[in-house]
This record gives sequence, structure tokens and C-alpha cells, in this order.
Amino acid sequence: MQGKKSSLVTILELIIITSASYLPSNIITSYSSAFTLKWFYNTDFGISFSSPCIMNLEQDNEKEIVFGSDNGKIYCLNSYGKEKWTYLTNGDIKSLPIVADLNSDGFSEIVVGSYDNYVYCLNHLDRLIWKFKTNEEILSSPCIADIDRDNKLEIMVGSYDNKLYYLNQDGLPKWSHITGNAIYSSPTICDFDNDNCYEIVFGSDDHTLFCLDYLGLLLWSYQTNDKIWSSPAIADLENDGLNDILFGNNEGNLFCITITGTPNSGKG
Ligand SMILES: [Ca+2]
Ligand SMILES: [Ca+2]
Ligand SMILES: [Ca+2]
Ligand SMILES: [Ca+2]
Repeated sequence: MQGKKSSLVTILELIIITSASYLPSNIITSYSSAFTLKWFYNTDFGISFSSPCIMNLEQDNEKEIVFGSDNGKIYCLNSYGKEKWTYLTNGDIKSLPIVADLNSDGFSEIVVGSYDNYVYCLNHLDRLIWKFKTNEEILSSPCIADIDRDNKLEIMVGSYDNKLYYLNQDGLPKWSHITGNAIYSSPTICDFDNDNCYEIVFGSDDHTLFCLDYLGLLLWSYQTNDKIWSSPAIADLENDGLNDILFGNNEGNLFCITITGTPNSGKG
């Protein structure tokens, strides 16, 4: 009797589990009371790599949400999920839009890469300020900082054309650095060696992590056995005064490296 009861319970559990597995994946079942769907916004295409960037573009009382879609559009929504504007490019937007006040006018600009090979800079009202053409698609998310410490912001972005580009705030190239394969990785800016000058660290599909100085000169490189799509994180993990660089490669390894001797291009 006990065995029959157990079997019945098991069958009922199976029916419940089977039914639940056919519910639409966006419907929260077991824990629905714990969540409130405040809103959603449908772009009709995948939002595959481009994460939302949340900023107050005009320094008013409301934050904006900027993101890209595989339909080629850059979207700006208000805090309540209402569309403020869209801007259409000719390729998927897989790059994360980066927002900064490039020209110091109190309004933020938006810089993002597209699969149409261009880096776009838009103002807070969807107007194109400039665009810069690379030779291949851009998946890498731009990095914006005053890299040469001249009180003007610069932009760094990688392209499938194997190059990392260094643009001034007007979208004009100052230099580029070519690697042996495409650059998916987004660059990380850090004063790695505490000499008051920034370094730029990024990975390439040629399996190598590169460190450049702010003039684009190669300081060192570190080779692994697979592509590096990951963007590096830099910190002094053990507070020993030496910065550590963490990055993953497509082989599945997370590396933590530091410099304790003369940098070289030794195999990792
Ligand atoms: Ca706003
Ligand atoms: Ca501005
Ligand atoms: Ca600068
Ligand atoms: Ca430095």
C-alpha cells in the first residue's frame, strides 16, 4: 500500500514537472509572488551581447537606459521603459554602449560599436556627432578615459580587423595597434605599474594578452593556448604592492598574472 502511494505521488510529481516545463520560459511559476515584472520592451530581435547602460544623459531628474539590439538599433528608454529614441545602424549592435560627456557641455554622449564596422558617437537626443570606420565588425565595447591625462577624454575600441583603435573625443584616430587576429575583448585602462601613466590591457583572438602604454607602444604580451574574448580585471589581490591581471580564455582557464621580472612574451 505504501509502495502504491509512493508511486502515485511520483506520478503526480512527474505530471506537475512535465506541465511546468511546457510553460513559456518567461513566465515565472514557483516563485511568482517574489517578483513583479515592472515592464519589458520588445525589440523583435535578440539582445545578445549588448548590456544596458544606465545613466542620466541630460542631468535632469530621470535616468535613461541605453542598449543595442541585433536589429542594428541603439535604443534610449526612460526609467519607465518608454522609448525616447532609437538610432539605426547597418549592423548588429553587440557592443555595450558607453556613456560619457565627451565635450564637457553637461550632456552625455553615447559611444558604441556596430557590426557595420563603425564606431558611433551620438548625442543625448539621438543625433550623430561622428562615426569612425574600422575595416571589420565591432563587438568590443568601447572604453572611455583621459588616457593621456590632457584633460580630454579618449576612446579605445577593438575591431575584428585585428586592431585596437585609440580615438580622440572627436572620433579622430590618434593611433592603432595591430594584433594577430580579431579583438572581441574590451580594453581595460589602469596605471598598472604605478608610474602615473595609464596602461591599456586587452586580449586578442591570437591567444595573447597585450599591454600597451598610452602612446600605443607594446610594453609586454602574454600568450595562452586559446582566444581571449574576456576583458581583463586588474587589482592588487593580496595587497603586496603588485597589481594582478585576471582574464579568461576560450579554453576555459581564468588566469591571474602579475609582473615580478622583466616582462616578455613567454607562453602562459
Ligand atoms: Ca535624464
Ligand atoms: Ca556632451
Ligand atoms: Ca586625454
Ligand atoms: Ca603606468
